[in-house]
Amino acid sequence: MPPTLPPTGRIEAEPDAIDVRWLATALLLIDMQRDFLEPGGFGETLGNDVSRLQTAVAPCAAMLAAARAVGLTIIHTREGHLPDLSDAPPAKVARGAPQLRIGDPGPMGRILIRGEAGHDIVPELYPAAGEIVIDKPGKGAFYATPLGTVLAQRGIDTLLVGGVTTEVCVNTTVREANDRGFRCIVLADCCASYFPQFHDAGLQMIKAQGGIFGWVSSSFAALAALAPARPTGA
Ligand code: TIU
Repeated sequence: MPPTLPPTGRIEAEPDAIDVRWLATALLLIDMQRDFLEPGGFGETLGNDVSRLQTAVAPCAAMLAAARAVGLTIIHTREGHLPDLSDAPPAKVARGAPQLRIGDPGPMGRILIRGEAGHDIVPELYPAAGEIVIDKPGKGAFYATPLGTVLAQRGIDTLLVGGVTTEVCVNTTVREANDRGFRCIVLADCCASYFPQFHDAGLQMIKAQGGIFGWVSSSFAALAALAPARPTGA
């Protein structure tokens, strides 16, 4: 981060505006993978209309560009499993009646398996060199991953959160983070769900009761707060 940057900013959010120290803040983009956003992946095998998740891509891209411009810590996560499925609970693999199960061959490779095309992040949000990528076997990004250690090493206390889906991996991760003492600011337009009503309810659950799990804001508010910190022309 350039030394001329103001060390702090204020992000308009619900239930209240929140002050952040940029050096202690990370952008966390959750599971923006082809398996969830593109036809032929895990999301579609579960019977979902994957086009519903597209709304989150442009706002996430805007946040990514701004975070890169000011040198904010950037973390991407990917849900998926080892090729031998040794980290996939049978209860997860067997769940529901999908057209294809985790590990089955699909049009983007084996469903939700690390290293396959479908497991990768969508091209618009592809991680740049030096950005942290956390592979996770569960819905929460802390379970069975080094995320907690990575955040502690960097002195991060606040997460700007986007990704998919709002009520599944975003909510699970926010709850995990909240219990670990992190402040989560969920950027509503950077998140999406296959179910609009679950997107809305998932956000309401976070900000209710005085922000029981965190704050809800938007890419616009976060970008406005970052603006004074952005180098000219960025
Ligand atoms: N199915 C669904 O809504 N989500 C997931 O399975 N994983 C994530 O949210 N990443």
